[in-house]
Amino acid sequence: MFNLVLFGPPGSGKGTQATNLIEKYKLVHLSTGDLLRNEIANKTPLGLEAKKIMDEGQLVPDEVVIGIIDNCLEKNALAQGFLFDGFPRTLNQAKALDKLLELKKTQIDLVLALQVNEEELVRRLLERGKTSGRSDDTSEEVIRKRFQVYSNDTEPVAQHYKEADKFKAIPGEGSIDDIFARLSAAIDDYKSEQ
Ligand code: B4P
Repeated sequence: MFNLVLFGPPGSGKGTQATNLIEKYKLVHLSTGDLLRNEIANKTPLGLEAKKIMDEGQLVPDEVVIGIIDNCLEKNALAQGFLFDGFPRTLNQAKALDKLLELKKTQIDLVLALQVNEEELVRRLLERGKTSGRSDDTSEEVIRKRFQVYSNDTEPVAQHYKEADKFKAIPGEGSIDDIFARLSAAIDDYKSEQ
């Protein structure tokens, strides 16, 4: 089994790169952002609660997203591996994920962190906001709020994986194909060392 975390600030290209990586490495894609937007589209009670929080650029409570991930792991018990996209986003989520995987006698193998400067991130998200219908992408104020939340709540997750020697930074600027090649090279290096 091979379990990968794709890490990085909002708009760093996690979702974009995940689409190609899951195909190449035959992984199940678990994007908490997509799963939450699915709940919103289906107007479930969870979705209605999550929408308000996401529209403000805040994080949905840990217990909600951990529950969603637990469910997905159960549903995909035969998977060859998972790509976690946008999860974990807090230290609590990272610790809960370690425990869930330990129960399944597996673990996170590698954390690849996309590095992109903030002005480029704002540009990408405002651009996506023109067509995506995502209300969290249309206001620069909400986008800046998401970066603040990222630096307060999500950056400590990087330290958690650095201490476990699983963390690798990947330059996230340039063409989508070039970034995909960098991510693939890091995964192939890791696999060849096992
Ligand atoms: P997410 O859905 O995870 O979204 P994201 O961080 O905005 O985007 P991502 O990094 O995937 O960027 P993308 O590839 O799309 O989160 C949304 C919200 O959900 C959060 O704010 C939070 O409220 C909630 N949430 C999700 N997970 C949670 C959790 N675990 N706990 C609590 N709350 C949670 O790329 C962005 C844009 O850039 C795209 O338009 C793309 O086309 C473009 N792009 C990508 N690569 C590019 C490149 N190389 N060059 C130019 N443009 C590029």
